[in-house]
Amino acid sequence: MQAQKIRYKAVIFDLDGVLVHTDEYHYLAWKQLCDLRKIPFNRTVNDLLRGVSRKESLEIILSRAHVNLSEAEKESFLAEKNAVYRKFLEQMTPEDVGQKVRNTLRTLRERGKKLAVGSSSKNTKFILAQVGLEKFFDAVSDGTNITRTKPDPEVFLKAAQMLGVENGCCLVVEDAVSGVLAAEAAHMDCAAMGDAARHHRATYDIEHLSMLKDIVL
Ligand code: B16
Ligand code: MG
Repeated sequence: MQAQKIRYKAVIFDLDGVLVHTDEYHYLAWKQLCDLRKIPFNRTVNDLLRGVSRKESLEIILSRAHVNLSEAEKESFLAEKNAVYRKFLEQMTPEDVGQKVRNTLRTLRERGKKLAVGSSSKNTKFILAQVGLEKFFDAVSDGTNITRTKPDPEVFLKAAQMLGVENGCCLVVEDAVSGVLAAEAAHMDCAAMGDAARHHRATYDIEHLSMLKDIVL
């Protein structure tokens, strides 16, 4: 997509895989639980889960493996997965966020930009507290305030609303294809990194968050 000359007023950051490396913990937790149940799961399947809610992630895993579970079995699978994932999160500290990430957030704030998190995770606030990033954000829109998961634009539309910024003046930063599509549906530009950057649907491809300093002026 062609980059437009927009003076962004706000940046909405995805969490897992963008601000923190919790995407790896999601993978390890799903892998552990799938191995226990002898359900095939690998990194290719894991990439399909980026930005997708916990419940829908399980549906994707089961349908790829052609496995049927009862509602009760699904509920206990989801609870166990979250418990394993939370064990990883409990060990996180401010050291888990690089200095370059903090410097970028600080620079954007100094430039007068509003910053928000737009994540499908219900663990967002816990993670932000663990790594000491809360103070950088004016708003948090996450899995606890949405009814539809990415690629639906709801999480980003709510973030823009919380910030009081028009959708067209927000830039989304994403690592998931589902998130890039959600930004597009919200009529917001998107900077893609990691897995999402390989799909060439975003306004910008960035290798590191610090590249935002040249985009958000
Ligand atoms: P939780 P994001 C998403 O976060 C993850 O990418 C996705 O893998 C996960 O299933 C989803 O959050 C729900 O997370 O189980 O913590 O509620 O990338 O939108 O920040
Ligand atoms: Mg993500």
